[in-house]
Amino acid sequence: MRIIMHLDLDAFFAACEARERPGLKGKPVVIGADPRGRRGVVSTASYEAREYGIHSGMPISKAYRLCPHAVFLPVNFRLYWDVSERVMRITRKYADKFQQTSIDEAFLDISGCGGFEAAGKIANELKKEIFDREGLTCSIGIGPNKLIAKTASDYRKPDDLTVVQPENVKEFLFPLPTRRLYGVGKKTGQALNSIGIETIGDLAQYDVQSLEGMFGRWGVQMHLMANGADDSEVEEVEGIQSIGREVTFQEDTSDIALLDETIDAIAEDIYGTISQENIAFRTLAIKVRFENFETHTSQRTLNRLAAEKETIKSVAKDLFGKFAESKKKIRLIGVRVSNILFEGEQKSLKDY
Ligand code: TTP
Ligand code: MG
Repeated sequence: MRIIMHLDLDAFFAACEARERPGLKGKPVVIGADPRGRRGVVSTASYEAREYGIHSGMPISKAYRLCPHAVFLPVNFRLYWDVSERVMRITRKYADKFQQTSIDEAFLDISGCGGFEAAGKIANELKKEIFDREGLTCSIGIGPNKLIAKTASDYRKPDDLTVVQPENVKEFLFPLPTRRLYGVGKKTGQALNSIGIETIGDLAQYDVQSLEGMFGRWGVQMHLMANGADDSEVEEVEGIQSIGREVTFQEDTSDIALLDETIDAIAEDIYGTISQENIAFRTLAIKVRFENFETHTSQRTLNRLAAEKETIKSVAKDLFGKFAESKKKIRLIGVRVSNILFEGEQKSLKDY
């Protein structure tokens, strides 16, 4: 039997800032502001700022209207990357197998620990070590597979631990709203509501063929997930593969200026990291998810190694060009560089 842990740091970018400047602790903090004005979108907000209704993906201008006295800070990706690396170094010691899936999330396979009770103890030790050494809180979920572990870490954020034993999977999942299921966003949630599906339990008990008729393969996948099924492995990735960042807009958008600013901001972040780490890349990919969840990627491999900010911006915008024509609104935009080389030799960092 598998025992899987999922760790997700709380309000990560905001928590990193508060760690550098203790005066920010307990205050509403919004990350993502353009230092020159109030353009762009919110990357994240402290839990105090979330009380005002501020969330990732919301235009900064709206966040400002909701809470003018919040502290607005630009994204300092270098700092977050550094902190992330330190936290992940602590975390991987606790795992038989370790897979970092984003700047602030990781899966740990801890099947060898003996049981779910022991797993809970390990999670508390890990939370304590991260807090004592790095001053950050996180939420941890433990379950018999990655899907349950991830849903559990999100169950009662922040600073929580939720353990779901195999015999309690359905009891845990079924009462939750469908939006809590991995990959189900606002649009899918609304479509499900329109056929009377409110909870994960409703979805699990719904006729799978009808779901397939409505959503295609994704309908079948959702039905399996709603029943708690997932047999994917925690995959160790050796060395850094790529560096990227994605932004999900709180409201789907076709505002070209906002999309342009967002690509610029992501490019600046990636540049900040690669310049600090002395990394050059050859391949750049852009990812676009439309309002109907249709997701496209487009990539280009350059005929030379590149490391300049302007190259990241111009290639990303060029690749984005063909999606900009679409009549559909955009939900998510991401940029990733891969095929990378460290100055000198290949260092071993983790995948982002
Ligand atoms: P999340 O883990 O989704 O968010 P979070 O850590 O800020 O808050 P939570 O306590 O709910 O986990 O994302 C991690 C970081 O990634 C987040 O701090 C900022 C960044 N991010 C963006 O830049 N844009 C986005 O749309 C999202 C969702 C996150
Ligand atoms: Mg987080």
